[in-house]
Amino acid sequence: MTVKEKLKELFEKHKGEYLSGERIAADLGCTRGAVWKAVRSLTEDGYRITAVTNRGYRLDEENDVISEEGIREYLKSDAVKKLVVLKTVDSTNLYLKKLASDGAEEGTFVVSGEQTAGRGRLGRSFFSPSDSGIYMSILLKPDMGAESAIRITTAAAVAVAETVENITGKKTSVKWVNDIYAEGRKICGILTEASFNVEFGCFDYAVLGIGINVYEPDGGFPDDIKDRAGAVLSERTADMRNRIIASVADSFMDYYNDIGNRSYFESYEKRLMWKDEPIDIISPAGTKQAVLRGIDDECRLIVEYPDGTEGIVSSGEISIIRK
Ligand code: BT5
Repeated sequence: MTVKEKLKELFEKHKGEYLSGERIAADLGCTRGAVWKAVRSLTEDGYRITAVTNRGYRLDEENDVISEEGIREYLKSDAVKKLVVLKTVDSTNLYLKKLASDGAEEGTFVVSGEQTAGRGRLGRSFFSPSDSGIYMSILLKPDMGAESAIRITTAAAVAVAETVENITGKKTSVKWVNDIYAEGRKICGILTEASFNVEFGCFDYAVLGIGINVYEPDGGFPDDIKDRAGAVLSERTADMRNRIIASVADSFMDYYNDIGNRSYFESYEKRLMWKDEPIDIISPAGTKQAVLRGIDDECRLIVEYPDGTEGIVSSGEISIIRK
C-alpha cells in the first residue's frame, strides 16, 4: 500500500476528525513531508480536505469522489464488464467510440468527473464542469434493427428518472425524447450515437451517453442555460455520485437485456411531459405545430396537427408553446 492509500484509509476511519501531521506520520510510519505530499495528491483527485494550523488535516464528511472501487461497491449486478474512470476527458462518448473501434466488449463503461467538450444532440454542447456532475457512456452491441435505436435512449431515460426518484424522492418528468427534468429544470441529457453496418442494416455498436447535473456547479450554470438547467441535489452528499452511477448502470442494463419486451415503456409514458399541450416540433425540415397526444409502442411521439390529422414523430425536438 502506498502512503496515499494508507492515508485515505486512515482518513476514512476518522471522517470529520482533525488528525495532526505528526500523528499521521507516526501512524503511517513515514515523514511529515510524505504526509503532506499524500494530502496534496488526494486533493488533486478531488477529495476535500481541510487543513488548519495546530489542528491538522480533516477529510470532509460530504466527500463525493467518483472512483472505480466506489462504484463497484454499489453495483448489484455484473452489468458492468469493464469500467474506465477518468478525471477529465473531452467527451466520454468520443473516448468510448475509440475503445469500440479497438474491439472493446459490450458493457464497457467510461465515466468521467469532467468533460471539456461534452456533446449534446445536433452538434450542441453539454456543459460538463468538474466535481459536480456525472458524465458516463456505455458501449452496447444491440441485436436489433437500426430503427430501434430510440429504445436505448428511452430505456436510459427511465433508468435515470427512477434512480433520481429513488434516491432523492423528487418527482421527475421526461421531455421527449432524451431530457430529464426535476422541479421544472433539466437535470440530465442523453445522447445515443451509433455506428451502423449499412450492408446488414444493423448496429456495429451504439454508445449511450448520459450526463447528469448532480450538484449546481461552483459559480452556478452559465448564462445561456441558467434558466433551464438544474441539479439533482442542493447539498453535497457523501458518495452520492458513485451510488447514482451504479444504480443507473444496474437499472439500464436490466432494461436493455429485456429490451424486446419494452419493460421500461410504462415508466417512460407515465413521466412524459406536455401531454395534450400544444408544442412546436422542430426538425431540419422546419417547425410544425401540433398537440402532443402520447407515445406509440416504439416511444415515437403521437401528435395531432391543427387540421385534426394524427402524425408520428420519430426524430427532432419539441418545445412547449406558451399560451
Ligand atoms: C443533450 O443534448 O442533452 C445530450 C447530452 C448528453 C451528454 C452526455 S455526457 C456523457 C456523454 N458524452 C458526451 O459528450 N455527451 C454525453 P441536447 O438535447 O441537444 O441538449 C443540449 C442543450 O441542453 C444545450 O444546447 C443547452 O441548451 C442545454 N444544456 C447544455 N448543458 C446542460 C447541462 N449541463 N444541463 C442542462 N442543460 C444543458
